[in-house]
Amino acid sequence: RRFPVVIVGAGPAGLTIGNILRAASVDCLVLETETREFIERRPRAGVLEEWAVRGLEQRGLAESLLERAQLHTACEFRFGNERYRLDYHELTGHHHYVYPQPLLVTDLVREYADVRGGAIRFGVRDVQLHGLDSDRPTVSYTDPATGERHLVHCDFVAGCDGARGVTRTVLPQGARIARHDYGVGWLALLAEAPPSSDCVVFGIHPRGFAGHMARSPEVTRYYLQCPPGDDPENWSHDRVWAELQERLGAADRPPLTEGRLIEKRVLDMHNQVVEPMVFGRLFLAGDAAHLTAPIAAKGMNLALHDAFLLGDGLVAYLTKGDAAGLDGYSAACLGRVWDYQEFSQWLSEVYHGASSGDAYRAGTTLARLRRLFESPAAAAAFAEQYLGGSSAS
Ligand code: RFL
Repeated sequence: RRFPVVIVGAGPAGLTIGNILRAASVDCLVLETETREFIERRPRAGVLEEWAVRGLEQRGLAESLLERAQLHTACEFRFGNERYRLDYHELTGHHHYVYPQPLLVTDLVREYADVRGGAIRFGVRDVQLHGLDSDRPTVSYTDPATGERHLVHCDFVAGCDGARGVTRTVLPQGARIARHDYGVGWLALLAEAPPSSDCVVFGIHPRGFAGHMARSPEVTRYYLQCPPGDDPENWSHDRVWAELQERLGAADRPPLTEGRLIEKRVLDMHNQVVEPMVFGRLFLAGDAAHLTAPIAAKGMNLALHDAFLLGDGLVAYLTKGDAAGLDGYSAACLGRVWDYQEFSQWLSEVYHGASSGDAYRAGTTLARLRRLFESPAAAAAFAEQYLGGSSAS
């Protein structure tokens, strides 16, 4: 069978591109290794920037999100047992949306497959890409039900299969992969407990960073800095809550509301950027092109930014022969990618400097923090980057 576009991976990037193509009546096939139930439940991100929500809305993809997402207007840094609140809405007029990634993925799959009639195969195995440097690439995969091998002819392949997918493995020699290792681990936790603050809380502590992020009225995401490669089994329920209480404590606040831990994984914090994002007929989007540790909650936003540009570029080319969007795709994405990388690096030092064991780094970290609360210009600059750059306006 033949499809103009094959999309590898049904995450936020792949499904958004599929929806944009289907809205323009361009045929495409999405190939996904996991089941539909699995991707609709996989807990991950939750913070969406305003421009990203607007982009989804313009493409008819934000109806449930706009009904159900929470609006966040401030974040709070805690250190030295004190609280410092940064009201970014007051500074800029803009806010964040909190909408768990599994809900967004569920909305996008439903719209793509059930409403817009897009083709999608779940649970596929052994996806392989061929002839990417020709005008007629092909993608092959094994059907999980029959064990049969299928070959699909196409014009373009959208590589949206995340940081550990197959598209990463077929990059030519000339691909540059820039990597930054933060040298720390984060224990990523989901607790069956209501949020203990109305906003995101960052705990800067000599024992290590801790984070609190609301996901829903019943579930809260927490992070605890830990050694890279640490075993989640080293973190018992009691140890987790004792560390969270300590690192996120503030003299004028009651202890955090505790609850059962329903996810406990260690993330080795590193970022990667693949340049360029286009190789022949393969266009990378989202984590497949740039893995971004959850330091500044940017990964899903970057995935959507790529998806809007690639979806629109493919539609312009395939329906009108206009190649401008595809030609400029990589450069247009990488501008925002590098901007967010730089902010993540800056913020990482704020989070991790105090516990680095290096008195010099601890001193400069605290100077950075103090500046945010003493200088309105520094606070405004932080707010702009935290919300997604000047394009948030
Ligand atoms: P995804 O979501 O990883 O989707 C890729 C899809 O491809 C499938 N796949 C394949 N399919 C076919 N063939 C293959 N060979 C395949 N290999 C893999 C996978 O099963 C999957 O369904 O990538 P996408 O679309 O680029 O989206 C990126 C986002 O998922 C990611 O950036 C965010 O989750 C990152 N992230 C956060 N981003 C934010 O913007 N805000 C946050 O608050 C935030 N928190 C987080 C995060 C990521 C986390 N983890 C665990 C990685 C918190 C965590 C804990």
